[in-house]
Amino acid sequence: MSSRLDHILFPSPSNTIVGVIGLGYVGLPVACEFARQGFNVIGLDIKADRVAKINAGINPIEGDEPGLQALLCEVIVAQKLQATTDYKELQAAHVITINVETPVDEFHVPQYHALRAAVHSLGEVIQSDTLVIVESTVAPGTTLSLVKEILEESSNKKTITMDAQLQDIQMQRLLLGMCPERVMPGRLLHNLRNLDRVCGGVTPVVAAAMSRFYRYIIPHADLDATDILTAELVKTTENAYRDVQIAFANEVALICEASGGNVWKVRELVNKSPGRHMLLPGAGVGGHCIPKDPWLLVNSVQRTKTASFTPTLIPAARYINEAMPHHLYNIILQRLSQNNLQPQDAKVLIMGYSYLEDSDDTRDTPSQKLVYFLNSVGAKITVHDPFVKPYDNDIYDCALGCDIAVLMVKHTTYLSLDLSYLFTMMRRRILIDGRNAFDETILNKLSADYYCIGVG
Ligand code: SAJ
Repeated sequence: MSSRLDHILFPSPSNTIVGVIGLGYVGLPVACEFARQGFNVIGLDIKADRVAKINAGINPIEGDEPGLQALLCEVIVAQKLQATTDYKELQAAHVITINVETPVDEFHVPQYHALRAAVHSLGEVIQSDTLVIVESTVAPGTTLSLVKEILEESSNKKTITMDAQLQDIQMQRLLLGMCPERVMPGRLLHNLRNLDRVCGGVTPVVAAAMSRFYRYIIPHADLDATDILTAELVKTTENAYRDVQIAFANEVALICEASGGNVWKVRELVNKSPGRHMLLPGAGVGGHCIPKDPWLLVNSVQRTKTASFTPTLIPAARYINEAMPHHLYNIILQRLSQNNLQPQDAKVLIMGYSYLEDSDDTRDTPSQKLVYFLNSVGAKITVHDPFVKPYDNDIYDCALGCDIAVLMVKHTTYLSLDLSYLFTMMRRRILIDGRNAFDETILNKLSADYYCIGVG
């Protein structure tokens, strides 16, 4: 067995050189964690400014990521991590992870430009007996089609398909794996170190080697060896599952509004029934994962020419969640009309612009959609968010002269708002509560015109 194969199948910090392609909020923590364990890590990113910051020990990831800045400094000073824009510097690496973005377009079609470019550039420099692990979330079937084909074509080497080929001393071979990430903004290092991972290998021996490799940075969680397709299906399914659960809660909220019920009371009592865990209805579903991954899962079927099955539940859930900001928009128009206000004469305060409570992450935020709708009818809009610049102004100043306040994100700071004072700043006392953040009895005492999602 070649020594390179040894360094892959039985990885160790002294023998195995690690490459990480894509030094974003997933790739950089991975690179730092392997470097912290003593591996020599070569991090590659196409953004020269990001590479320069990393080599200077400056964390380029926005937002509060506990421990990441200190860890980056530690591994740069120890010279265990070096960042580069030059793919040739990856040539020495034995194990290379790919952590590039894999967005979907407005038609929900995966956009693999970054993935194609990364795999092609890697293929041009890659040595035989190298393990390539896709960590990016892709539509099931993508690693063994798009990634494998581009890698083989650009490297003029073949990916093994059975363990016996590991003994072939003539073969110019590559090893392929898929290990989806489960990180979350604000908890990147915590999740990376503590959550179970699925290690999908092109063969069982490769999957086992991946488990040994990741064990260095994930000391206690489960590292479940499986095949590549299963790993891709698990990742996209776990997020599609969450999206469907949220959509169910949102549809029950809409039913309650229409029928005069209270979804929050219904949810509380439903969840007393064994095995029920109804999630929270809300103003919409944002972020970098949940809105995208269901479409990647659905795409895995659409891509196969012989597909005789068309998913319906998962797309329907997406449409329900996508429509929640528009539902709030209709409620706003309704309340303005009941107060004899034309939208173009109204001033609206949007409370919360990030996609998640107590976060500064605004990716795919439902608030952006609501702002777009209100702009389209000429409403004047003031946005407030304590975590998102430039909206982190004084909330009471933002409320000055507003006719209606709309809570889109349940930031903790909003729960202690002086609503009485807020209303004295406003022209009218209309409050739209998209996350059930406030107590209706208090709003009634303040003679507010109060709407809460899911309450008819
Ligand atoms: N949301 C609801 N109702 C809920 C839960 C969430 O409306 O009951 C909304 C949130 O407001 C947000 C969106 O959905 O706009 C997503 O929220 P999330 O709690 O799912 O947070 P994410 O997007 O950061 O999801 C990540 C995912 N992690 C990865 O993809 C690695 C997801 O798989 C995790 O389940 C989730 O974190 C988590 O549980 O923390």
